[in-house]
Amino acid sequence: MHNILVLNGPNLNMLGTRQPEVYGSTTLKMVEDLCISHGQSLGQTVTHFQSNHEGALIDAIHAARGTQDGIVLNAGAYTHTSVALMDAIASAEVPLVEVHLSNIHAREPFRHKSYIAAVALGQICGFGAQSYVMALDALAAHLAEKGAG
Ligand code: CA2
Repeated sequence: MHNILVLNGPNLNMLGTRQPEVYGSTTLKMVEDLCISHGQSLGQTVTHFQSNHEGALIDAIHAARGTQDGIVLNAGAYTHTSVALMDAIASAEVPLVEVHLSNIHAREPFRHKSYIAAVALGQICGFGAQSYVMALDALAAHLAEKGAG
């Protein structure tokens, strides 16, 4: 059994209420429920946290050190700006998969840069809520490989 933290950043609490053409009609609650049920099928205990505040996200990453086996992070717009989040991830030493609902590389140039990517196992973007499912699969494979080694 692995403990996985699904962490969502600013404005993602608005999912499903506005801009469905960009982010779809799935609500954050639906994403959380999907992660919990898919996690169960992989033997993962999924905990979810969302904040609109950079410091609260950093605190959650710090708290994950030694308590969580992996993190799925959608840092929202902080992805493109936050050296502080990048440093927190590097210091926590918890394997992390970066996710996005939209394909950030097909959008405005300012969304192409991710500070998270440099400290993540990998990045999954463009598949809506399925991006989170793929990230849980990726963490399961990574943790199984690590455990086997
Ligand atoms: O595609 C993603 O998952 C993003 O992380 C979403 C962020 C955006 O700044 C990133 O570039 C890509 C924005 C989240 C805002 O979500 C909303 C959802 C519905 C209504 C308003 C905002």
